[in-house]
Amino acid sequence: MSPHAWILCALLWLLTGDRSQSASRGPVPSRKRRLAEDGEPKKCSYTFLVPEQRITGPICASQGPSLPDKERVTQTNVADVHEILTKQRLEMDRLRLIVDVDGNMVNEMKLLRKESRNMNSRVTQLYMQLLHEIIRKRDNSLELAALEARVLNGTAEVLRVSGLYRELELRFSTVAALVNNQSLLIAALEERCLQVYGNHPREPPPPPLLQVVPENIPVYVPRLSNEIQRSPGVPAPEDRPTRQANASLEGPFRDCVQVMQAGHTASGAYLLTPEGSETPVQAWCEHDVDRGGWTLIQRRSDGSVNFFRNWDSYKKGFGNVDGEHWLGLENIYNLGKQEDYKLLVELEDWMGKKVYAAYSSFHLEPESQAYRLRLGSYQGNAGDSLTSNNGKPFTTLDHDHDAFSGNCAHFHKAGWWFSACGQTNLNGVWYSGGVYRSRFQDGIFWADYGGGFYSMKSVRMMIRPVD
Ligand SMILES: [Ca+2]
Repeated sequence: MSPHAWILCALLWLLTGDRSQSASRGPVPSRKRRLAEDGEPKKCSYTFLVPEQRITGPICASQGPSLPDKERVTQTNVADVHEILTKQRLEMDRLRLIVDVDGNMVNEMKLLRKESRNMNSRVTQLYMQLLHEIIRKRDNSLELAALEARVLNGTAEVLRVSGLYRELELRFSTVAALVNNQSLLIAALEERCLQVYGNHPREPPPPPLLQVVPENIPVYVPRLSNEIQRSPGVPAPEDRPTRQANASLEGPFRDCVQVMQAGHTASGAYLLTPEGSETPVQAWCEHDVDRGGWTLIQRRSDGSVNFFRNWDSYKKGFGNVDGEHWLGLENIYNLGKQEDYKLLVELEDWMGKKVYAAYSSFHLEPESQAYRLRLGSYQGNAGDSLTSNNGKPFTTLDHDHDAFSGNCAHFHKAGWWFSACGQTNLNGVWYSGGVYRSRFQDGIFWADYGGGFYSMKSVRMMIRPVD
């Protein structure tokens, strides 16, 4: 039972007790009547204030005819009630406070719940994002793995192809060596046949064939042919018109460096008049190689010019200055004696690869010395095949100055600074396709690049004053 109920019961008990006492004693005379009966006014001994809603008006207790003590409302009872009331008020205040605090807590709880819902929503959203990210990364890893697999496959393929390439190179070297040996064998057999069956006068023995098959032999599918090939559409040397030189009223220029210094920086044909030369000579000035100023003394490019010529022809020069040509020993001699020149030999194989051999100095001795070749030190990536010809006089079919018992010009079908007969001949027969088959090594060969049976696709020999 609540404290309020207890208070209410106590008050009802007090009131009902008072009334029952009054009822047992009969009607209670009113105060006025009692005043009239007693003759003098009597004062209330005690005045009680009780809650309005329960008791109205003062409660009077007469000292007159006394009620039994136990039935009277004593001061102690009132004090007890008052104390109970006070306690009840305090309790109510405390409860109100608790209720207020509880209300605040409820609001906070609501806020917390709302916040919790928001947090849950946010966590769900983040979780979804994380899930999405994980899926995306997994897809990326799959793509990366696929890419890696493709790279690995590509690498394996490259390795396989490079293995095949090496194998082909080995096979080619084997075939080239075989061709070389076969040529030697054929030559020996031919000679023996002539000795046994032939009544023909014995020919001079050919020079020894070069056995050189260097490691850096140009890779090419060999085409065995003895025919001298010419590019389609290239007219015969006799029919080919000679291009007019870039004739200039300036000059005379003694070499292509002077041409370049005079402002003619385009490569082309120019008229040069070297010191000691009686007439101008047409020469090709190459300005697109190594700072320019190079004077070409020889060019091979398509087999359009026959280089198997006599002394006089080699002395004066022949061919077309913008194509295959030989500048002439006398002109080369005149150029080389002007000052210190250097030589550049440019070789191109049938794969289109260009290599070069440079010599630090170059000049020829006069005709009385058969235009003996004088070379400086080698530098380049073609290999040094020309030093074997250094110090050697020039030989043609009709002027044999070589060290061989026969005439190297006869076997190599060219005029050159043969020794016996040397590691190179750039005036030989122009064979199409590189590797050629012939009784003699008569192609345009450079033994240190391709061997004796590999004919170059194009060759240029050019000189320029030393810097
Ligand atoms: Ca000789």
